[in-house]
Amino acid sequence: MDRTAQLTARPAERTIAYDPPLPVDSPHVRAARVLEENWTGTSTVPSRSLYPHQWSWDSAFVAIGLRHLSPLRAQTELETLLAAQWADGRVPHIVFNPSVPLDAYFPSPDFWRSSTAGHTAGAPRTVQTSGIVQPPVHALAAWLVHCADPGLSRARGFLARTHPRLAAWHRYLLHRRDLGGGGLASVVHPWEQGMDNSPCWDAPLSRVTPAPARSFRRADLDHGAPEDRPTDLDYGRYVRLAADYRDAGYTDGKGDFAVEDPAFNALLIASEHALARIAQELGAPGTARHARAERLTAALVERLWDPAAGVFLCRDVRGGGLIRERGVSGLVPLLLPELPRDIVTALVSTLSGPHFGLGDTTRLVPSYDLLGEAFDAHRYWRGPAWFNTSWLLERGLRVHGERERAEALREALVETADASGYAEYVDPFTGEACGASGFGWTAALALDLLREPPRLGKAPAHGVSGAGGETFDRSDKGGNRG
Ligand code: 9WN
Repeated sequence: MDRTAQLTARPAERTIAYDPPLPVDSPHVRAARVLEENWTGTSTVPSRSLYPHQWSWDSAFVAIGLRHLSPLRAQTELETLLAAQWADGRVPHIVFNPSVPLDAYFPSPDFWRSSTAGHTAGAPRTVQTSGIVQPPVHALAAWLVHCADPGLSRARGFLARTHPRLAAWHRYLLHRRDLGGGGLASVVHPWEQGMDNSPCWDAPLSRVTPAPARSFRRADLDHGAPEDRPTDLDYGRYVRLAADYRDAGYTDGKGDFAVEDPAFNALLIASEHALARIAQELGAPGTARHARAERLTAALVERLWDPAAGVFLCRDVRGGGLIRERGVSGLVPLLLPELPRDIVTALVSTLSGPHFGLGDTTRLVPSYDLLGEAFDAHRYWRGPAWFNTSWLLERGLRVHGERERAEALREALVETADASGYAEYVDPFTGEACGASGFGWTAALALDLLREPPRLGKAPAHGVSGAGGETFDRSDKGGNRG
């Protein structure tokens, strides 16, 4: 069997269902329905309308929620993504579905030309992908997915097959992307960090000559509220950066944009710890990886922590120096258990103080400083609250013993996700739904935080049945959320 087939092989799914049936209008059922509707057979689209392909970090978050419904699907989600890994180790940010029309999303496969322009870097021949990456949440997701049903995972060799790919992915980031020379990974495009239009990118992006607006056709403006999306000028710069990278054969280290981002690196560190656990589960020592994660944490603090700002900042590797904007990315390192206590205290106070207002003026974490000049409650990554970042911070608060704050954030996340129709993002003050509805990671992460699992038993006739007639396996083993 070739590697791709091995990664996507699916034995019969063990099914457990709900007894008594869940009320049709329960949040569990509505969230499960979103995941069901977005499931393509091998992976989950973030949104049927706006994002009709597989996205890298979306899939990791989706797998974290999907593990409660079907550990097998959660494994498959990650396996499908990893099957599109490049030989140099990079995991592409989009894996294109060949049955979706080219004009449904821009930039489409004919822009990235992965199998030709990415040939030297080892792009796969059988599947079309983008050539950039997204935050490395995957090892963390793989470990959590394994924990949801270790028996199934071992029977399928899930960790044994994914571990080499995850290790190669981290090697790529640590060796090819240490563009600042200080041990941290750099992103070479705002899309790589995942918070595309954050004001943190304004300064480094301003040096990029935009591609002319007439040279491309955006598909995103056909959905949702165009006035909340990035401007044509922003898009011109995104296109220029991606095209230059492509035209250089996706070789690293040459481009005009290189930024060390706190969330990207914190997720790499969390995933290094997860890889250590995966190695231990496979019978290998994890000590070296834990030690590396600790060294990376020290580098993160040394290079990106700003005590005066009370948050981690981005470092502009090309322009030299810290970017003085407070984004939610700068709070995400709270996720790391080994963070020095004084930094934890400062982060919690910034999170709940006037810049982010959590528990005061906001119930979910805004994507950008409420007091920042560029703040806009509805504009893409320039103020609204996203569910994945709040999920990460809920986890961070819990890790550091901030139980009450974590609980309030958990409740807000679950309630707002459901009330907003599982929106892509929301107004941080009012919770008003913005962007796409029926968004994959919103549903998945709300499911993860719905602590009281329904009793297991017979399947209800509604909502949670699989497309092929199978019923979701809700193997919440209780207390394996981390
Ligand atoms: C570009 C899919 C992705 C998310 C990103 C989010 C948005 C894409 C876009 O959607 O980015 O990758 O077209 O704006 O910013 O975090 O992964 O949900």
